[in-house]
Amino acid sequence: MNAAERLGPALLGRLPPQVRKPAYDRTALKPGIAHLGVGAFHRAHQAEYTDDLLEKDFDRWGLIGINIRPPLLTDTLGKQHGLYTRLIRENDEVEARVIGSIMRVVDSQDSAAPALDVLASPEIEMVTMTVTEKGYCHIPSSGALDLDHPDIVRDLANPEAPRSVPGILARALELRMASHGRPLTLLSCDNIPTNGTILGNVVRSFAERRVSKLAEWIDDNVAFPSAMVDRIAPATTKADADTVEERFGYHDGAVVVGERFRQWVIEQKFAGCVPRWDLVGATFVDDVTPFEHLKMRVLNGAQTTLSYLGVLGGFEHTSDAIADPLLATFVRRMLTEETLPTLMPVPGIAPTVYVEQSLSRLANTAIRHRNHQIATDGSQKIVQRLLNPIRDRLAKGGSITLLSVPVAGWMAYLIKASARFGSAWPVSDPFAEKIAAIADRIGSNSKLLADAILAIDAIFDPSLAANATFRAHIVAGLDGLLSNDPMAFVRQVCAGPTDARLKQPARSA
Ligand code: CS2
Repeated sequence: MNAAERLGPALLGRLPPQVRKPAYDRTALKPGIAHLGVGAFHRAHQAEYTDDLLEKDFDRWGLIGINIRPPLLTDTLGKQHGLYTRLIRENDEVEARVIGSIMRVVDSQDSAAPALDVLASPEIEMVTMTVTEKGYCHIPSSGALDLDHPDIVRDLANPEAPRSVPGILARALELRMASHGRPLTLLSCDNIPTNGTILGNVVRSFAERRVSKLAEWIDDNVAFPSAMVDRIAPATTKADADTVEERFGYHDGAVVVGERFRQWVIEQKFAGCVPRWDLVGATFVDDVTPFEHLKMRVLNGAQTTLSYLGVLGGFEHTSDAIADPLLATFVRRMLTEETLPTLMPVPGIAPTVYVEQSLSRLANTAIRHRNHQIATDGSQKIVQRLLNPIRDRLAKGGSITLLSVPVAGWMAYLIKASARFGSAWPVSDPFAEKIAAIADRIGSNSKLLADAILAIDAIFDPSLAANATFRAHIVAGLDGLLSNDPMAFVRQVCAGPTDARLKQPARSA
C-alpha cells in the first residue's frame, strides 16, 4: 500500500469535499500575531478563531507559531506549511476542517534567539500564549514572580539568552524599546486566575531587575489583558491521526481533536492593533473576572475533581469517570451546593445551566481526555479551581465538605506515586518530589501528612492552611482516599452528613 500523501498547500485543492478548507488566499497572509506554545489547545482554539476571522474579514493577521519547549514544530506543522486538520468530535460525529491561519512555525527550544527575532519584529502587534500554568514562574498562592525559580535565577544572570517565559518576553520588549518602539499586546490564554495581571506582574518584576526605564516603557506601551479561554482539546493521539488517514485519505502529523463548544472572553485592554476576534464569536468585555471564576471553578474544577477521584477509582478518561454514577453525583453536588454560591453574577449566563452544560461536555465519549493528563501540574491548578472557592465558602461560613475531597485527592494522587506507597503511577507536578519526600518520611499518618503538605505556602496560603475546618476535612479525606477503597469514602461523603466522614474504612499503606 502506498503511504498516504501528507497534508500541505499542494493538497488543499484536492481535499475530500467533507473536509472544510481555508476560504481565503493563504499566500496573502502577513505576520501580525505570534503565539507561544503551539499545543493542541492553541490549534483547537485561538488558531481556529483566527482562521474564522481571516475567512470573514480578511486582514493581515497571519500567525507565527513558536515553541520554546518540546515538541519540535518543524517536523510536523513545519512540513505542512502550518496546515493541520481540526476534528470536532461529539460521540459518533466527526467534523473535519483544515485550518490555515498559522503561516510559519519557529522552533526555539535550544536558544531564545529565533523566538526573540519574531517577538521583537515590528510587524507583530499581538502575542498570544498557552505556556501552561507553570510557565509563568509565579508563586501560585500569591501570583508574584518566583525569584527563587531556577529559570528566573538563571535568566536574571543571563538576560540576553533567556529560557523562561518572563525572561524571553522581557528581553523581547527590551529589544522593541531599543529599536522601533512599537506597542504590543501580550495576551495570556492559560487557565490561571487574572492571567493578564499575573503575566504583567512577572514580566514587569523581571524588567525592573534589568535595564533602567524598561518597566516604565512597558507601562506606557504594552497591554496585558486577561482572558477566559475554553475548549476541551486533549493531547492528540496516534488514533486521531489514523482517523484522518482512514476517513479522508491523507496523512496529517498535526491533527487536533476538540469538542464543539468553544468560548473566548477577552478584557478590552489593548496596545496597538487587535485582530477583531469579536466578529467571530469571541467577546470583548471590561471585566473578565466573573467569566473566569465560572469557567475555572465549574468546568475546570469538575475536570480536576474527576481526574483525581477518577484515577483513584480506576477510570482512564474524564468521560469514563463521569459515566460512573457515584462520581457524577459527587461532582454535580459539589458544583451546585458548594461552588455555585461562590460565583458572582455572569452577564448572559445562568450558572445552573452552565453546570449542566459543563457536565454534559465532560460526558462526551469521543473526547479521550486522560485523567492523568488533567492531573498533571495539579499544584498549579488547585488554587484557582478548588482553593479559591473553598476560601470564599469559609469566609461566608459555608460548608466545604465536598470541595475538600478533590484537594485531598490531589495529595493522595501524589502520595500514592511515592516509593513508600508503591509508586502507583508516574506523575508530573513541580511539587511531586517534595510530596513524595514527605510521604516517604511520614508514611500513612494522615494528620502528619496533612500538616506537612498544608505547610507548603507556595500553594496553601498560611491562613487557609491554619483553618481548623479545612484541615480536618483534608485529614479525613486522606484517611479515606488512601484506604483500600477510596470510592467507599466518596460514597460516604455523598450519602451523608459531614460527621459520617469520621468513620473510616480500613487503611492500606
Ligand atoms: C484541563 C484543561 O488539562 C487541564 O488542566 O482541565 O486543559 C481544560 O480542558 C481546558 O481548560 C478547557 O477549556
